[in-house]
Amino acid sequence: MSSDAPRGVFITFEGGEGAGKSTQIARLAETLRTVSGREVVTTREPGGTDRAEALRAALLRGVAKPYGPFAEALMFAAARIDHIENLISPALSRGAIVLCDRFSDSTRAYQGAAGGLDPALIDSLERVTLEDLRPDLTLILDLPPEAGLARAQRRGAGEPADRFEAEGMRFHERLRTAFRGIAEAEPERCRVIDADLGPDAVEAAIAAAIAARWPDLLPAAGEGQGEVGKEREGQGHAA
Ligand code: Z5A
Repeated sequence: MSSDAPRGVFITFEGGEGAGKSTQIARLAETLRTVSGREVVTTREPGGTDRAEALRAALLRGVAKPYGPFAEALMFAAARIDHIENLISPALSRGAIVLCDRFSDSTRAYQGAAGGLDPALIDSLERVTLEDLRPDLTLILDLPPEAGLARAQRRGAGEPADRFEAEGMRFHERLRTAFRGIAEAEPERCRVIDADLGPDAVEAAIAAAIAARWPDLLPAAGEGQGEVGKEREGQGHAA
């Protein structure tokens, strides 16, 4: 990072199926670009780079499932290493704000708590995969799994469920408990956002969390977000 570049900011979004992460990342990116003028990079896991996107396609088809949760976690880790090296770290070094749809907490929740993988193994894998990188803030979008799955089904009407959508309700309940547990264990890093509300209310809660942490990036509501609010009027939102 050059000495006068602002420090990059790494924000991850986590939660169960259909929690609204993609919707909220798009909104927050637009707001941050307009209000802060900073470079904002949006990305996702698994994926974000060509090689990691190729692994994503295999993972969501269920290619790793027969090998068990450890093999699956290794494949997510391989995708993450490429993503960090080739997209996240360079962007943070330029001083960008990086908004990432899922990151290492998803491995903890999906392969760990819901998949049954030993937490000590996940800790070890996380250490070698992330090295010193940790999110500055993790927003956990929380809602009952039935509500999230219903949203995801409405969106993907007619398409077959992917590897994780096809899991039963108990799996999705364990995920919710796991994400809440992560937030409780790391209150400095994590904020739980009530995602069982309309998109505008969720957006406002996320903006408040960002403003509380970085008032220089996003002033609190009513202090200078008028332009973004005006742009949004009458646009409507897919929900
Ligand atoms: N996975 C893993 O197992 N281990 C790992 O380490 C990692 C991932 C990194 C990636 O799939 C899968 O990989 C994921 C975990 C696993 N599990 N699954 N499935 P993905 O990226 O395809 O799926 P996802 O991350 O769960 O995203 P999603 O289903 O696309 O949901 P979303 O991004 O959170 O929601 P959305 O697309 O913004 O919204 C869903 C629909 O609801 C859409 O029609 C919206 O218009 C609507 N919506 C959004 N917000 C609202 C509100 N507030 N009210 C009403 N309707 C809304």
